Amino acid sequence: MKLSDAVLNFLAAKGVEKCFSVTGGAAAHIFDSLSRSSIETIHMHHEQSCAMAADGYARIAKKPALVVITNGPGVSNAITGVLGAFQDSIPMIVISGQVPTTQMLSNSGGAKRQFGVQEVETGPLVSSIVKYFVCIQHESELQEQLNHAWEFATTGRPGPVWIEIPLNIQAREVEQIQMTAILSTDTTPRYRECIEAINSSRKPILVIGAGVHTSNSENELIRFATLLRIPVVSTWGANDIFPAEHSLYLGNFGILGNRIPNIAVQESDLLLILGSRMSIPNTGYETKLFSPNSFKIMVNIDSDEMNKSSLEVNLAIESDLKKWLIHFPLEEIEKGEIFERWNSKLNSLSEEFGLHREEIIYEARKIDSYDVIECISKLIESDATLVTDMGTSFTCTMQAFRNLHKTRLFTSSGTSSMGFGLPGAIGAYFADPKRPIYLIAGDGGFQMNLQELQTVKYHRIPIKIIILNSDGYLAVSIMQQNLFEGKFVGSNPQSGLDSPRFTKIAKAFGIKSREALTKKKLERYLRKIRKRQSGYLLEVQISSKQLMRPRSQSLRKSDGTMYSKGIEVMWPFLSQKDLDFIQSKLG
Ligand SMILES: Cc1ncc(C[n+]2csc(CCOP(=O)(O)OP(=O)(O)O)c2C)c(N)n1
Ligand SMILES: [Mg+2]
Repeated sequence: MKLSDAVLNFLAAKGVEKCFSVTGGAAAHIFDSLSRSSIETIHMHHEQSCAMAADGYARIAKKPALVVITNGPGVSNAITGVLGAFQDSIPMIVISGQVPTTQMLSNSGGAKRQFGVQEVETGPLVSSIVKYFVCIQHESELQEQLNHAWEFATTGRPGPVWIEIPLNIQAREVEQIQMTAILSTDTTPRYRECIEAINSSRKPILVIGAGVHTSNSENELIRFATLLRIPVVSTWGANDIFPAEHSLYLGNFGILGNRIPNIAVQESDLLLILGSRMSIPNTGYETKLFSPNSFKIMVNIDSDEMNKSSLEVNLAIESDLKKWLIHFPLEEIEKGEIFERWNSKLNSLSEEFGLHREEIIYEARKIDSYDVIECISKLIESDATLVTDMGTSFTCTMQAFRNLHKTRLFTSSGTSSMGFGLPGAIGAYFADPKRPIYLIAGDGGFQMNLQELQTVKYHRIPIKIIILNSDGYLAVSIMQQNLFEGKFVGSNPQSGLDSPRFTKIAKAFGIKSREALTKKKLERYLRKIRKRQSGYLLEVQISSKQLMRPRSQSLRKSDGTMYSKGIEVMWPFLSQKDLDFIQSKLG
């Protein structure tokens, strides 16, 4: 059979069901094969969106999607989306076409920039953002390389792999590809040392990260925490594991987290870090000030993450999280009651120092973003998927969204690329069309991939899009206000940047839309659009004075250098009376 048919048969047999794609001549045979394949292709309007959609797809479907693109600009366009998947450990199979082998730069005899039509050398561009890159130069390599690539994408710490197939090779005759067995590796769980550390702790905190999703161990994790009675804090990638109401769940921690989760982490004597790489937004910029008195146990599939200069891990356990959780001897933990008391103290402080205490800004015809997120928390279905873009839509949602029982909440948090939201949500929709799908995006980020409104229209995707329009880059103007005395550059209309009305844009794409100018109206419209079977865009104006609060912010010394405090110090700063009260409770 034709080689491109064999490739798609192999992937279909592995369970791949969806492909996100922009067509092009260098991948002509692969597209021809896709037209016969059981893999459904969704044709999008930008290669970046294809990779981002495949990312969103994999987060919900828990398996990789395929991205098929052409060479040259198809490759360079896809890079940001693939980078996001690499940094967030999302499996993905990218196949790009290439000019015939005889016309490739490497066979030009000396040219350095380009030889074949529309050609760029893909390997050097993408090798550092994928787990595996291969250019299939001969049909005899196919079987081994495809099996290899699949294994790289889906085992260990997952991530994207990239297979380049030159046009002449795509059409070669090959036999059906045989699958080779994937061997699982053994790990040392070090339960004894963990149990000793847990049993001698008085203030343990369970830190959970996106690895809980990647390892498919959400249920095991909840059971583990519930039986151990250890309070839980989460990173952005794991804010949707526990329902907000769960008695052990304190919330999101980090520089834009919540006050009590941050204080809990800083006060703790034992951090049990499961499936998190402990990024700087979690430890704070001044990493030496992070949780100074705790013994740190980290369970991670990627040993490199446990040797970083930002965190001294006292007990590093390289393991698949699911396996580790399933076999953990829970009956050997002795401290249930002590942990319960620690948890109830933290819980009562959370009641007192939760987000509701923070000041809300009221301005005519504008809605505070925290009010928007509160409305969304109240009104969306419990089995909804909520995807965000960057800026306020990301940080405010992560801080304020109250997770329900089965809600999924995500964005491309490692790379944080503006424009992820819409294609990411489209991918999530194709992974499970039965889940209600919502997107929250800012005016800036949404403009970076709004061409995909046409994909929404074409496929009649019933996505509900909420645009927080700040008429500019609020995240940037807040930083400029804070560190540069309000000398704005390219962040608002006064400094060279503004935004259109999105209701008008939606109309151009044939998508129904409405603007909500008050919280009441927003609630009413949200209730109404829930039931709609087609896409809908709701535009909300948020104040350009909107602040992210609380947050631990960088400060500038008189000589211009920046510095930060520990993550427990959050602006607006608490009074001495409040701080004394917290200390007296936790002491
Ligand atoms: C591709 C990309 N370019 C630049 C940035 C830096 N950046 C982060 S947030 C932000 C502003 C986002 O504006 P908007 O989407 O309107 O959200 P807002 O902050 O206004 O709520 C910028 C420019 C980024 N994250 N991604
Ligand atoms: Mg904005």
